[in-house]
Amino acid sequence: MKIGITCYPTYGGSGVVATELGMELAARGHDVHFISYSVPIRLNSMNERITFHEVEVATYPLFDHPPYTLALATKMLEVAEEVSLDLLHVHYAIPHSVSALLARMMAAPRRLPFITTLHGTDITLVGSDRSYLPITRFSIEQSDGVTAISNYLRDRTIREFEVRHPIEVIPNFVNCDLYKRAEDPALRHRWARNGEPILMHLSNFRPVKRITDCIEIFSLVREKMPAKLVMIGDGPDRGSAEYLVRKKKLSKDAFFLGKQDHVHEILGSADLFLLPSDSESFGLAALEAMACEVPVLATNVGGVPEVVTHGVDGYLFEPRDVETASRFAIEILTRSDRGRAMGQMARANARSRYCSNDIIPRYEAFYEKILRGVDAPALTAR
Ligand code: GMT
Repeated sequence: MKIGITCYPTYGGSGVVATELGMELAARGHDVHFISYSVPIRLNSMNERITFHEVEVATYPLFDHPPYTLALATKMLEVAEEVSLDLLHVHYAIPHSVSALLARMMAAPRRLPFITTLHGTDITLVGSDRSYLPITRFSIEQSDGVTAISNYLRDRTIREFEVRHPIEVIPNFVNCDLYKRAEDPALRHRWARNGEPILMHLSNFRPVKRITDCIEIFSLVREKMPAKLVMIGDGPDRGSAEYLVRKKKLSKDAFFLGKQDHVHEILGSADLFLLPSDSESFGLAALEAMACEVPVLATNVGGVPEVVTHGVDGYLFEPRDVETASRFAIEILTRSDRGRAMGQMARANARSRYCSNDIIPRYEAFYEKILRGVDAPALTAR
């Protein structure tokens, strides 16, 4: 198949999923065309089956806000015509599904179906804002196929948006061959010279991630035992988290790495992964940690309980309850095996439910279903 993929190319779960999906599809023999304003962050394996098409947004003194949505729609059409795309697959509804809808209309009578994958904040925060809700609902309903990355997100979309379009759940996935336990002695030594346990967090440091709670939890752990904290990523709340570290005099114990491309090489050195988000439709970073045999301490929100099983491969706590979270952390890290058995259970669970080898064929089957459906008379009237 020839598949056009659009996503946010910046640091964030939806862009990561879209990019990994594109690379996996290319490895399975499909031609993948990424269409976005810059090269997606994790797009690190260019080959003859992967092409990147840059959307250039022409500006003009009249435009306070250059119309990216329109430039994207135009580029989608151009690529579709140039390489005969079979379909467009957009990640994150706003504004990508609107652009895809325009591209499909402009392409007519040639068929250009599009699939929208919902990731989370496109529904829970941005999409439910009154200024975007009607167009988000419209573009979802106009999609030829819609997928959501968890049962939670599907149910919430149906409930809050009252969409009548069927939504198929295809969960996020991890490449279990790439993401596996690989403790790097040099890295561990750099952060934990005396063999202290390492707590780790990875995100885009947006307010929803509550990264200052990572610092609060870590601080409570440090009152009881030696430990180190490694924070991967960057974003608006990095400054407040670093300030809190200094205020709590933890600067020698906490390391901020900034954005990292090869997180699979780092996660495998952690003893515990922290995800204290206020809301999370799936929690891809938690899954990546689990694949690396790292137990997870996460909030009991959204789709997280579909990924982390309380008491089995990690613990769940209520958002902002840093005391309970710190007690769970200490319980795991003071075990005689420092949580290794729990970590092995985490990998086993990640493998059995969320390996890319099992999930990518579900996307392929979905594409085929949509391509068949597009020929159906009911849809030709569109
Ligand atoms: O979490 C973010 O702020 C980024 C956001 C995104 O779309 O880039 O993440 C969402 O999609 C991820 C990939 O499907 C999910 O793992 C995250 O749970 C989801 N984030 C939220 O729901 C807050």
